[in-house]
Amino acid sequence: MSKRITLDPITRIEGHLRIDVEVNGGQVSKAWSSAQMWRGIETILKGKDPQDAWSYAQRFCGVCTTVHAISSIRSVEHALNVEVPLNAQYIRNIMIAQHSVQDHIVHFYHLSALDWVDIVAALKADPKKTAQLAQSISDWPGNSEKEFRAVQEKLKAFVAGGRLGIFASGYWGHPAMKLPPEANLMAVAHYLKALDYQRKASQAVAILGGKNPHIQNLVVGGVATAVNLENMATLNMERIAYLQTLMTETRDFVQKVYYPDMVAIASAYKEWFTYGAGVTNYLAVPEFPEDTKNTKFTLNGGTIMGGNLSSFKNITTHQDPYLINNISEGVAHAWYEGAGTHHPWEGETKPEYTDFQENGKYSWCKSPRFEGKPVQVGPPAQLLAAYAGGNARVKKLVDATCAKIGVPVSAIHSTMGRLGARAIRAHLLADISLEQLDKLVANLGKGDKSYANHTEIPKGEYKGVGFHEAPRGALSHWMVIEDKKIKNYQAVVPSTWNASPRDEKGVMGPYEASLVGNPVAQEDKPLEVLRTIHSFDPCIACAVHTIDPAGKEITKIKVL
Ligand code: NFE
Ligand code: MG
Repeated sequence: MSKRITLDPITRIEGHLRIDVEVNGGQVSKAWSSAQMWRGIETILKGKDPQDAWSYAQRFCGVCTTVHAISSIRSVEHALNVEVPLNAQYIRNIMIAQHSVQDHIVHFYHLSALDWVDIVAALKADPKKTAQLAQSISDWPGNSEKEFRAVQEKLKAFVAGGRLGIFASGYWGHPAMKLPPEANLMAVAHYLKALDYQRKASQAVAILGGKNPHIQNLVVGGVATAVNLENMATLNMERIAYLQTLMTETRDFVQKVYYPDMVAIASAYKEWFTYGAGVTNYLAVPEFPEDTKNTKFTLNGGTIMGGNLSSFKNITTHQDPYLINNISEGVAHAWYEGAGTHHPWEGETKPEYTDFQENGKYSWCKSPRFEGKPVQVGPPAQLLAAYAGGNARVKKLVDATCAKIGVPVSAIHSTMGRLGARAIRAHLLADISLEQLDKLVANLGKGDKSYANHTEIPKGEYKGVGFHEAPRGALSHWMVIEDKKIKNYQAVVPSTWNASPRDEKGVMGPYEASLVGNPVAQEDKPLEVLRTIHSFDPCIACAVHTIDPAGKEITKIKVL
């Protein structure tokens, strides 16, 4: 007998997501992903000055504001063929790398760890044994018995007083929870510590961006961050030294706490490398430009189809026609007029709400497709593209991590694989942030003080696309400029790729496909569904850039 479960809203994500699953014999047999909000910023952008678009576009989301600023500004620079001085590229690179590090720390500890960690079970842990466990996997100085005992005492007081606060109504004691008490206590202690370290990464972005969230330092053609090592410019020696301190502390947390914790959790839940693969077509775009023309990058992008690394096609520049020409978005099952599919430069955003129709329209998310196929974007895509593209550093880190856990590289196609890939990416980007800072200092040391190429928008029609490999994956902003104004604006966002509803051929998007075959031990507590959905780190504000006050809320099962 099959049973329908509606999870609405899914919490510990950004935005409003509804997931419906049909469960048969303890397994998901069908799934629907429905984005429940619409804000229409693509529409608001029409008629605006292209120079200002980045500031509006940051309002797509409250989580990844920086990434939309970067994609938007790159779309204008691409349209007008504007070069970006090296100092500006490095400054942007540090901001986006630190933003990703912050985002990944928050995802692992605050948005997904509680799917695997039983807070209440941490009460039974022996703090001394917890310290031994933590010290056996890392030499991080914060892992002391005293620290773990203090956290446990705090937790005991919360539980005794019935004040679990943010930890209330979790699935504590669920049969799918498997960590020993000591691992639970270690994770709870690191959950609290992670709050401090994500703040340091945010601060690094704010120092360069003037403000965070919503950086203020971009201009078409560069940054507005005056750079001069000797004087009182925004970025001087004192600021650079402070950035280095912050980013070193965050790197140590990522590499000595987050990464080993992920390896420990993955090792305890190895069966989760066999669930949740779903769509194994991947797309990643090149990131961290190292020249002024966006043709040379630290990490390549590429596509992989059907989980087969030998199908890999390398993408090494943002101008690659294979990348630019093969993206489309359809609305056959989305709350927009008609059922058409368009390339984003010809894309339309005309809302038309119908209520949830499982065989009709059921989401505010459009269905992005690459060469007509659904693709998964995010850390697995980026790592697999770099791996297949022969990046020795990525290959070494991926191989070493898989060996530690005892799984093959193909295990990345899974729920746990997505969590693991994100931790590996954070490990990598924590280093890349510091390297980009060194490059900035070296370039300034050569006497290069330029930070922007001032640009006027000319008359005439221009088209541009700004690509960026954001924390959740490949992001692109598509702009058509006519007579100095924005004629069309379309954002194809990582969470739109992953949360996509079925397309006109009925082919499911990545969230949906990844749920099929997922176990569900207790239908009234579908923890396993959360594990798989959270592994994508959904951001529905981004996905639809949109809120619909008329959108119906149908809460059948409320879950943490
Ligand atoms: Ni709103 Fe985002 C990222 C973008 S959406 S968080 O990363 O772009 O997937
Ligand atoms: Mg869009």
